[in-house]
Amino acid sequence: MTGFTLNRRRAMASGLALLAMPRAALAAPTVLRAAPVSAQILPKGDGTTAMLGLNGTTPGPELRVKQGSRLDVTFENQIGADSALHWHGIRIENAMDGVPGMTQSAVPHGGRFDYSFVAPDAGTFWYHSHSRSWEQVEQGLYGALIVEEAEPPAVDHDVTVLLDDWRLEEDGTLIGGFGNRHDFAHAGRLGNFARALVSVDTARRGDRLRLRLINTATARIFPVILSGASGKVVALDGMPLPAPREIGDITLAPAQRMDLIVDVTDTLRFDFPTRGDPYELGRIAVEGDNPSPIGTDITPLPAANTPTPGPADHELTLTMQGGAMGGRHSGDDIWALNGHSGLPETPFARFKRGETARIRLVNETAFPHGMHLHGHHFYETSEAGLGDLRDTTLINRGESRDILCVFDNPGKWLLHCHMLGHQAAGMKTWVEVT
Ligand SMILES: [Cu+2]
Repeated sequence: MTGFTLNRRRAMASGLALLAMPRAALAAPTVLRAAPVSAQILPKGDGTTAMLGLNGTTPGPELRVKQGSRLDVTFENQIGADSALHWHGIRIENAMDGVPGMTQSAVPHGGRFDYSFVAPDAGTFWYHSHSRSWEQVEQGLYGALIVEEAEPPAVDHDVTVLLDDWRLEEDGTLIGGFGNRHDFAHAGRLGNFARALVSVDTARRGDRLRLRLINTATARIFPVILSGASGKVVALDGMPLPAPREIGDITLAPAQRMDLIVDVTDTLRFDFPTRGDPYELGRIAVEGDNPSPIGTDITPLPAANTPTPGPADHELTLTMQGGAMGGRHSGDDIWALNGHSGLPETPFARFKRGETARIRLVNETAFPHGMHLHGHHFYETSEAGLGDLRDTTLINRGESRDILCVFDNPGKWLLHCHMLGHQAAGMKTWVEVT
């Protein structure tokens, strides 16, 4: 696994001021204003980083809404370039999906766009720029979007943990070259400095926490070693698991999420494994003991109201091709899907609303890819049958996976790699549901 070259900062996470992660009350802000910001990404006392942010910070404010309620956000663009916001994982109405050129016009500098949508599923989501995303997400245009259950599980702290990396000079300057073709052809733009941005600093021994992990990196797959807590995984990509699961190995592809419910036993650490000592991404310090721990069994979150797949109406194959050390393909860019680079004129598939499709995702390349479908969740499948319900699935090099999806949301929806440089260099297509 790729390490980090700013290793002198290995011990950085303890005791440093976290990046500002302002939390919205249940009433989310009604305006998200994108503009340049200065961020303290390196430890306090080291240099600051010129980034893009929302309402003055990167990450932008955490939005919190109740399940089933409407989110109204006016996006104001002051970044000096076109932009738009995508609400990742929300089964949203198509016109609000935030994809310039497909669901809306790009919002020019000085312009605004009113997003208004209902959040149908309770869970952990996020929002990010979908305009030159490989550049704008890297520059900081993203934030958490939390949709709360009507009756959330009992915990002492509801904690958001954004996993990200940055490519920085020693003085904190964000290194440019976002469109670097060498990065695009390989694993994407990997940072040399990584952190878990944790929304609480301290907890008591015995506290029960809900941890909402979100990989907001543009390219890096995050394996995470969690220590100082015991508990269960309760949701993936915002969708509750039918039964809580042992934690085991934690791996998040870009854009993937994982919810855990854990009880604190010691200083809670998020580490990135390396060949040497683990690289500490972040921690929650322990201060005192909880005199009356919750201690009950960890039970499933309320099931989502998602459609159940029927027999497949369509059997399709989508083959990922290209990249460094990859085979030839007939596309005109670095990466291709079924021999085509970039968005084709006609969709990869057309579905009548409510049809079920089985799509075999075949990775013929030498790199892993995290494939994301907009507007829907789908089931990963295996020989054992239906697996996890996700919106982003990680397919390792040389592997393939069938997904099963009920296409019940009308509109034009992107299906693309969430290694954002791969998407920029051809690995994207779309489907249409009518
Ligand atoms: Cu990819």
